Amino acid sequence: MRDARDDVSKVKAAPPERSAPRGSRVGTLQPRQNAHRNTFDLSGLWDFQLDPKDEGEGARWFERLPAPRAIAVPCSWNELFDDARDYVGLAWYRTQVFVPSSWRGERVFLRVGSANYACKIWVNGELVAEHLGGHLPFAAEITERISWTQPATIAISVENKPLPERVPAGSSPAGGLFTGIVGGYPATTYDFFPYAGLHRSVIMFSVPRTHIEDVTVRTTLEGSDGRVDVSVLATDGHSGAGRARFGSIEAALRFRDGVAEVSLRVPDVRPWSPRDPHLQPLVITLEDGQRETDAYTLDVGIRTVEVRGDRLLLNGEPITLTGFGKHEDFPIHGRGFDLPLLVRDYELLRWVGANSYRTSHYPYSEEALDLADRLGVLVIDETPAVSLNFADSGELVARRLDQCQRALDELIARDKNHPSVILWCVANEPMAGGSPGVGGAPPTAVEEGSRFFRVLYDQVRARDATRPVTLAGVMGGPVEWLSIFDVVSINRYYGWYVLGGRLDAAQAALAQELDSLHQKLGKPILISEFGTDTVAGSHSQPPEMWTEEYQVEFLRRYLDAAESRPFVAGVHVWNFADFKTGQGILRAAGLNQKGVFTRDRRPKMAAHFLRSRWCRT
Ligand code: GCB
Repeated sequence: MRDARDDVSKVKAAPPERSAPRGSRVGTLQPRQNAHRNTFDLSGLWDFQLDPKDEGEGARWFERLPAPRAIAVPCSWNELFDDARDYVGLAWYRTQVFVPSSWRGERVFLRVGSANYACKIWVNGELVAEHLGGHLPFAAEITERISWTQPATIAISVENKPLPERVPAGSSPAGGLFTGIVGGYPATTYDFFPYAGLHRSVIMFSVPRTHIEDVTVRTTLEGSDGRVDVSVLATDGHSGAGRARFGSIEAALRFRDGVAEVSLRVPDVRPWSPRDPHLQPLVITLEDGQRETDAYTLDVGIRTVEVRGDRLLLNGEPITLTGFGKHEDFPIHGRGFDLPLLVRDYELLRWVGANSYRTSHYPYSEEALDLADRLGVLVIDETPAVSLNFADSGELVARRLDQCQRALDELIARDKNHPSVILWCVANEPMAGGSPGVGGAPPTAVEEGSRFFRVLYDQVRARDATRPVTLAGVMGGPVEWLSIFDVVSINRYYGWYVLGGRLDAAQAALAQELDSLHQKLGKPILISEFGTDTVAGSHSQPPEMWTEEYQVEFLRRYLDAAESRPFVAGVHVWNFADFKTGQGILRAAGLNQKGVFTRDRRPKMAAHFLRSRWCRT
């Protein structure tokens, strides 16, 4: 047997990975097209080449790929080419594009929506950006790299090695829940396929020399009034004037050192909620004398979220979440952005009566949140920190903490203004040892985890004190970790991984645990995962595991247990749809089949059952 310590010592020798400096706001705001700004979506066919020998940088592949084939951007590379499905290593993307000549005199940026995992960008042969971590956008200014008479050559390298110091860790010396047995190949620490590539659009955009770099909106309700606190950051220490317009309300902005703040009072407010997802545009402008020099528009929904005692409140009223954990996953596209699928998924959420979902196990696209705002869907926004293992070395844990902190900063910067985002989730199923509930965890692991999560909790509250924070806990995981957070989220599989086939006993075990957690912690509890693998079209009476009847009966027990307990703030079924995993003996056909819809979105019996329960009101 290989000694796990070998891996740790290798990690120690490796230099820390580099990424953009923390705190950089470049590209935080979603690019917009308006009178002062332009966007140019570079989606389409790009040149592509795998680089298994890691020779591309030395051989200047950022200028020309020696043997390219065409690839779709955005898309995961895995299901496009047979030799790329399980490929691990470096891959190159390249395209050439004319920057519109009307953009001369403006500042030009290149923004990648999501590249999984480590990414570098070259423009006309110069390295302009590096970024670590999939799922979150990053940008680089390329103004000085552009030749206005020649097309710009854009090259992007993406590397997906399953390194233990990354988040999520591709591998863990201490092992873990999904190592080996569940998702055997490719080996991961998590239960979903390790898709890789340019997953979201690459966008070129222009902004005026002095421009709005960031906008932060906080909303509150005061009696029948609403309040919108707006903070604007402009570039170059701008100290001129600007304006904030929200419906008929207008206020002057006075910038000092690039920052202006204003508080807008909205009489007779129409709060944003799932029943009435009322949005109104907030228009921020910069001015130079009488001239408007930049503008940025943001749809704002006024609402509050808070935890009071053991209740989760939206606009001061208790709310019960109904919905799912999801994945960004579809045949061929993999994790690549798929707008029709997004629209369809929201239609199915509405049909089934769900009011919410969790972005398990990583941040979803910005368009997903835009639609949630418009449709009144509540979102638990999760970081990529799935399956952290505190039995790994202190050094590995420290490096993962750094990645988690970066991802949290980037996530909050990107999503802070969405009314649909009601909770931040800092991690899914961290573990104190190799297998949850089984001994063998180093005695310090729980304590180390507590310190780690306290840091993340404090970081979220410092960036955004307007939303509660949670962590989705594994069965048998330490209660100490759950107790740090405002909402206690628990993933539970009584009746599946334990007490399989014994639904009465499963329901009793769930009820007992819910009551004891409530007694201990006195906080709202969300059952953030529960589900059974179910082969569509497989039936039995009495219900047996893997059949559609069993899935329905299992869900019925959980819903009953939750509904009789007012401190249960919601139920999120695992999963909305079947999704691709690695190959292994617990994942028939390389799929996790706990979806209530199939991977191509056909309803199983469970979807009809949930609809009958959730559409009653
Ligand atoms: C979990 C994980 C999720 C898995 C699920 C399962 O607890 O959070 O990623 O897919 O269980 O189906 O085993």
